[in-house]
Amino acid sequence: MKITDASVVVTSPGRNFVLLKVTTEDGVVGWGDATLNGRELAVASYLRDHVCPLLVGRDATRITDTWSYLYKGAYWRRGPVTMTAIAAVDVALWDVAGKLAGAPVHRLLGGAARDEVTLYGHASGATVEEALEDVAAHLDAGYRAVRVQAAVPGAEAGSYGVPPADGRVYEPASGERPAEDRWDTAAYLDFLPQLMAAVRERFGYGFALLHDAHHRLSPIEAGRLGASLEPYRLFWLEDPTPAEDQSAFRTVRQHTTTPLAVGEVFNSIWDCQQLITERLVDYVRTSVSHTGGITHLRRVFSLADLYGVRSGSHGASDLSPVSFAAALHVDLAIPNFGIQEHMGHRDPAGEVFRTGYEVADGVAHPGDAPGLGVDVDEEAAARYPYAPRYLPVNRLRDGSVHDW
Ligand code: GCO
Ligand code: MG
Repeated sequence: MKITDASVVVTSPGRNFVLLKVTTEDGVVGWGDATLNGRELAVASYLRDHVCPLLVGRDATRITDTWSYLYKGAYWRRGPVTMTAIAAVDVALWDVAGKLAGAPVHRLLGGAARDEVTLYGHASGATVEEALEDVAAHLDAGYRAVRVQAAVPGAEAGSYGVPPADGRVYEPASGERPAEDRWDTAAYLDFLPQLMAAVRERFGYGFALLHDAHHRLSPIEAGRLGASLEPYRLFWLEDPTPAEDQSAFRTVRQHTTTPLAVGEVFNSIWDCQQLITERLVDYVRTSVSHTGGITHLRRVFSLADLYGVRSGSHGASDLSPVSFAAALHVDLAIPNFGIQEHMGHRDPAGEVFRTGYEVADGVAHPGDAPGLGVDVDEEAAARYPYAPRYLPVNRLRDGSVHDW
């Protein structure tokens, strides 16, 4: 089944997305997500200028061969741009494979290992009370797992995951140039146990409570925070310390039993190999769109399964509905599923993406349409031109650049 065309669609229905469209000789179309928040055009060029010409003429059904051809054939391996581009091709080819077989992708992956995919939603607030109100809204909506973030008193501007005080919807990639945040780790370490205590005091322990430290702590600070949160029994503490320093998690593990989740910035199995094989994390957060697609993500989760580590894939709104659909197919089929992040996508994204997955009452299902079950309206996509948007740069009070 020859590929006759491969093209890139860059669109911005509410936020920037980069998509890959693969067309076969009999007109079957597959879609992949090539969005890399803040560096979108780098992936669009990698695909347009270096990959798409090589795809034309290849057999669309040879997914593994194409993955190796693009990974080993590039010589320059790994990295977020390369692996996001490969992911887009891989997901598009799995979409084609499902359509050719008349089967949903999860069936090609071995079929459903569960009836539904458990989601966690994002509750946040500029104050503790606002955050508690948002937790209540998520519990009322049926979520059984909620991530909670709130502005840190004394470091409001640099707090991660919190909507602006003016009530605008939270969108980290908002500036034509990176916003410059100010951060205060000491204030954060004192505040967070108070926030988690308030959540448990108001709502009890009957749901999974998550928090994202977003890479900002040193290993010993992360150990201290994890220990201080133990009375509140978190489902996970995410990205407690920059994840590229895998051995640093030995220090964190020595100081706390709070479960750890890492991986949204990873793009290959080698990025998390030590974390998994030394059991330094409890959940691996690698995403289908930044970690080489379904083909490679399955390898990551298979390795994780050997060591009792479960999945917890990244699912923020800068991963498009194509990516969220692909994630749900993988989530449904793997044996060691943990939980799936769900932020959702605001309109006008719904004009561009027609999705077949179901989301309700804190759970999801990818549906049984052939392939991924997502279609892209290219005319609608053309109505929303790309505009540069950058994630913030974080600085400490003394002005030195810190982790955002
Ligand atoms: C999460 C992530 C996001 C990222 C964003 C970067 O847990 O969902 O930390 O908030 O910051 O996806 O583009
Ligand atoms: Mg995160």
